[in-house]
Amino acid sequence: QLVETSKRLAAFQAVKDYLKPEYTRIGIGSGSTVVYVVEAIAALGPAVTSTMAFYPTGAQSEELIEAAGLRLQYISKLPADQQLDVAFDGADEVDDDLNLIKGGGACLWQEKIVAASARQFVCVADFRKLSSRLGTAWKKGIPIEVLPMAAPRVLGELRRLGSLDPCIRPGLPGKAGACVTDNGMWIIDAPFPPLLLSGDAEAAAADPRPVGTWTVDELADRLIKIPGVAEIGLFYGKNGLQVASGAQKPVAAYF
Ligand code: DER
Repeated sequence: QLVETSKRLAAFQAVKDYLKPEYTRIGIGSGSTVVYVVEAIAALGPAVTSTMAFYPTGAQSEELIEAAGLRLQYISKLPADQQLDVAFDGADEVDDDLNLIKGGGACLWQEKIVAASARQFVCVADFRKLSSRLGTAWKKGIPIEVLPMAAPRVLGELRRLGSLDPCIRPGLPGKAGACVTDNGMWIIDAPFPPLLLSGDAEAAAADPRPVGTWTVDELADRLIKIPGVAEIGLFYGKNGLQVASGAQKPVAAYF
């Protein structure tokens, strides 16, 4: 119960602090915490929300928006020269630099597209996700969305990068075979030793570094280049700058 209370309090505070009545385009993430974000937005009433459009990050997010009676719009309809005013989403783990592990709900690819399309990206997570280095609280590994036919080759490359027993995420009970994402892809969960921050100069300077030890940026740059990888569940910004046209790294996190 404490976890749900933490999620709800964080969600209501994040909406209070970051959803301005004049906003018209809002990104909505996936998972169980974002349910409370939608509840907090719907609680503002149609006087506020009727002028807003809400952009989903997958099937569950779409259902949340519709069930709350909020207006649904799609990122595929957002002109390339425009951005969302704000996007709210959960995370599996948040480090001291607000880098995130995301993908516990297998929605990371569309989540990253929506986060990067937003002027501001706000992370909402319960206290269990708060961690000093990624990989210390979330032990299941970095979720990586892959083309199924490339999965065996990607597993091999991850082991060469020092991942400890990467595996293809199985489907839920009642679904024989692998978990299939909203995009028809598979997820590989790749555990690594705790990821260093770019500021961890001393640990990063260790020579040789313990196997599999990387900074967030170093590992992200390697993972995304593996042939067959569609997207990775690391949300980070190069030196805190906004990546591409938007910010994958949140401007704030609420626990
Ligand atoms: O898949 C994701 O990245 C989701 O945001 C997810 O990790 C957060 O899930 P939770 O809010 O149910 O913990």
